[in-house]
Amino acid sequence: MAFDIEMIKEVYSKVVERVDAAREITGTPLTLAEKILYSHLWDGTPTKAFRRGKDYVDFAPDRVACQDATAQMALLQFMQAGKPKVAVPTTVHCDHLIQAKNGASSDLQSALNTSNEVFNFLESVSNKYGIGFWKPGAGIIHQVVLENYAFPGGMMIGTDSHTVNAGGLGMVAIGVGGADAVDVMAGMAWELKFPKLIGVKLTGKLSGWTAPKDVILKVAEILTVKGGTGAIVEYFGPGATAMSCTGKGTICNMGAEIGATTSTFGYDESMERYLRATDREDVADEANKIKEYLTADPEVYANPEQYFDQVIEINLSELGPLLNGPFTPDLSTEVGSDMTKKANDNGWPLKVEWGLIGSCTNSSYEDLSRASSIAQQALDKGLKTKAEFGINPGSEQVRYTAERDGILQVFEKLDATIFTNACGPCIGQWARYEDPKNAPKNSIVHSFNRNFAKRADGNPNTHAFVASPELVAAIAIAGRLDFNPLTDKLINENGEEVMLDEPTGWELPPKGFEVKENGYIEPVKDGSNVDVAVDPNSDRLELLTPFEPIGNEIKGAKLLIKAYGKCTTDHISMAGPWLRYRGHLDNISNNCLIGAVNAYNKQTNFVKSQITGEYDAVPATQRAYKAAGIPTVVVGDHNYGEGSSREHAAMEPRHLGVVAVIVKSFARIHETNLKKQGMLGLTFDNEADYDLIQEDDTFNFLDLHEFAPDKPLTIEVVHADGSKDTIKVNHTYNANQIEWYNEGSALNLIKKQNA
Ligand code: MIC
Ligand code: SF4
Repeated sequence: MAFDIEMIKEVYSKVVERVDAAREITGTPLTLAEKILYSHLWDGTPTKAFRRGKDYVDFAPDRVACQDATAQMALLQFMQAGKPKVAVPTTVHCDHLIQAKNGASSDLQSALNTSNEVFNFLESVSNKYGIGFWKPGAGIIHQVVLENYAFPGGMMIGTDSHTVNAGGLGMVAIGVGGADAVDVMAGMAWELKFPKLIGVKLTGKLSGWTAPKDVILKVAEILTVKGGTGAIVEYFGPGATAMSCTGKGTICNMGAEIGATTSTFGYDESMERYLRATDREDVADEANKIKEYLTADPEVYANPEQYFDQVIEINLSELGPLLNGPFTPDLSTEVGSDMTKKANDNGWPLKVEWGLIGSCTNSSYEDLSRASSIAQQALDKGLKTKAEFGINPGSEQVRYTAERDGILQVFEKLDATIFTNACGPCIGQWARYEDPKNAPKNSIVHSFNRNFAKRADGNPNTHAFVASPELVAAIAIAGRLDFNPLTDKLINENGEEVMLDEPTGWELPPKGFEVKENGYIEPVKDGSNVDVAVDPNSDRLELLTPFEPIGNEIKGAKLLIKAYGKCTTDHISMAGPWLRYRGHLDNISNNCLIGAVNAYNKQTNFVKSQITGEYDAVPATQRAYKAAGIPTVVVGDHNYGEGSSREHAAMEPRHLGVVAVIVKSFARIHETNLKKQGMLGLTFDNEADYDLIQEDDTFNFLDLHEFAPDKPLTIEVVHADGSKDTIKVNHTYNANQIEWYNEGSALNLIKKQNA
């Protein structure tokens, strides 16, 4: 298997020396995040201290992971880099392109029928370049990574924002765009601004209905969707060590929802147990030898305020089960009467139609076993389930083991649909409706991480609420959003009042994990003869044409759209049905910004063309500008590009001729993606300038020929009546990133350097 104990031994042999050197140089005890960062410097042993939130630093991650929907673009770019093999262990996982409709076996077969071309492409590129390949049905990337590749003290990047899940096993694991992955696969340094550090101290102990999921739902409420931007969140304290490793994974997973660069936990016995249970005795033994290097120095946890930029304390004994949503993952409500009130005030349907359990966030053995303990009670107590159940196991290993142990059968007795071990409903790959756009208003609960509008089923009227798997099970049985399992009674089929008992479960399978066919394909040793074919007539795959540099003369640029309110990557480049074009830049560009709300008419996909004065769809309008040779600008609000790592959200506007995106603030991965693709990602110096921008505006960049680090740019905004505003915009480009801009893209620069 592509798992390499020798690689881990080598990493550990450097950790000790490098961490000691870092402690010397910084002159202070170190957090775990700092230890991992300082032991993965591209330049080797640390020779200087870095300023958090300021210095760009070159890192050497140990691994790369890609999923099918982003790997296509990542590998199309890698193929251009001119390398015979990937430089670090890399895996590709097929999980996003599988629709959830009738259940695992028939759904998997239809995915193979419809996306075979893409799977074959990914498999042959993987084989050629020495990449481990996980077939469709093998599982969701982050669960498979946790089970097979994550290791305490390691550093990895992945082309998916929830790569951060591996923090549950004490890694610094970071979600990136495909172009970043190309750097590492091509054997180059990977650059990141040295993060700030947020410490979360967990006191008390989880019990009863409260689960690890509630910890992160609470943190999301405290920090909001942008509160973690530019920071690594480090969890510690007695509440942390008492929690399972997969529970830690859940918490780290949803760190993506607060914008955090990543989250992590110090190495402890729960991690050791998990490593041993997943057939990695050797990793546990190695980790035990350098234990104190795989967690923060004791001074840090004793006096966190002194070492972290921000500290949050949560007493787990006082935390109750939460439901976050709808439409944003940071809107928290306690179960019960608070929900009744909020739902009534806001018109959220109280009736719940579906309870979905699974996704990369919550599909461990522990999650399924705890949720099934609730489902079993419905059977035992004669309760009729009010909502439908859908289950997505996280990996074939979890599915096989849960089936062996009778866990899945409990759900099946409640008529649950067991979907493929894949993303499915979590990413709009849920064939719930014939016509989602005109589907009725309804509520669903799920144990996933994101709940943006249309995310699960394409229906803008689906109100999705995020909760722990056990609470999802209880609410699905009760069929009411405001059901409080701690206090509320249900009426069973005999007309009797019954209550649900607290969930119970197993952290790890008592009889051990088991799997027949895990779905892994090892690449051949020498891939030089492997042929990678891309059909020039394909509508799914298209070889890339390098971008032309935009240049330093931007005059007469028109406003394409001023986006109003939340503009996530789902708004910029929708998933669901559009996932089929992830390997074809021109085709997928037809979804460019179609979900963004136009600030002037509050409609989606309906913007004014300054060429014709007419209103039309965003892609069509932009294609007309491109044909006329007119550059354009996109304007947005706070946390623009929140959510996914998909670089399509940057490549599409770039491909269609947008030159700059000017916003109040960016989500980290999206900002980097814009830079990588050689375009301008800028922020208003004065946020109120957002309001100055009008529908018919023209933009002249006045000093772009002086584009330099730490130097704001000036833009003249000319309004339709001829009046002008001159505004200042900031940027975070360093000298190297300005080179990317000058060359047209980061990839163009790699090619030039390799030539
Ligand atoms: C998601 O959860 O939004 C995704 C789909 O996994 C994305 C990646 C993608 O868009 O392919 C992510 O989180 O990065
Ligand atoms: Fe898949 Fe959903 Fe996890 Fe993204 S968040 S990797 S779509 S399961």
